[in-house]
Amino acid sequence: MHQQPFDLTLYIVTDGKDCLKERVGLALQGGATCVQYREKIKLYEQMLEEAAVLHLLCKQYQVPLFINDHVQLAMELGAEGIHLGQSDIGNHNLRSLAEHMIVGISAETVEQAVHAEQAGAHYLGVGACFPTGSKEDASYIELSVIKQIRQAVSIPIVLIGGINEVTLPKLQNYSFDGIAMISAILAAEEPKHVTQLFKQQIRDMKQVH
Ligand code: TZP
Ligand code: MG
Repeated sequence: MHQQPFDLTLYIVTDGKDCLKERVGLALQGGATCVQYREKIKLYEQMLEEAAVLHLLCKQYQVPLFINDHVQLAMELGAEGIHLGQSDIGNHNLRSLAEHMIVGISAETVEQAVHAEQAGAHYLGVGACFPTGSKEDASYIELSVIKQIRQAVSIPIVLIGGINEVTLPKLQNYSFDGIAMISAILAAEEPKHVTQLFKQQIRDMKQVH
């Protein structure tokens, strides 16, 4: 494994809407520590163009860019990381992928978390923690699963799903390495300002554990 150390504290996931560069740029100004390009509809060339713009932007802030789902896109771009689902584990040689980039895998159960770690994942995305309007087919975890996963694996954990100023404090008693957000930051009126506030809050929460 040869990746640079990565900081998952405040992990922005893109929303497929307009003015992405501007909004992600503001989140980076506010201190976002990583960005995931997540796009479910666009054609490959469109994604490549959009992700390349974000990659340049992220490089200015020395923040890793993760690509959701599209291994080929991540490779072509030279992205720092890839984020995949459970069903992707069998379709890729994660170990060889993990030699080239940071590999994140989503997990909703302890079994899935252990499976992802054993397959070579560098970190886990765990959720959805709370009701979210950003993912139609989201399935929800019991928050107690966070503790079980924490005990079962040694790779870092990023919590995702419906995390905003109201729900973030509910994660106070849980140990995690980072928080991933779409709407709380990218749909905010002042993405830079809210990123600054969330980052401080998340840092404080991480210190307790
Ligand atoms: N995976 C699980 S929930 C979710 C994803 C991509 C959506 C998170 O979006 P939001 O707006 O932060 O709830
Ligand atoms: Mg996926």
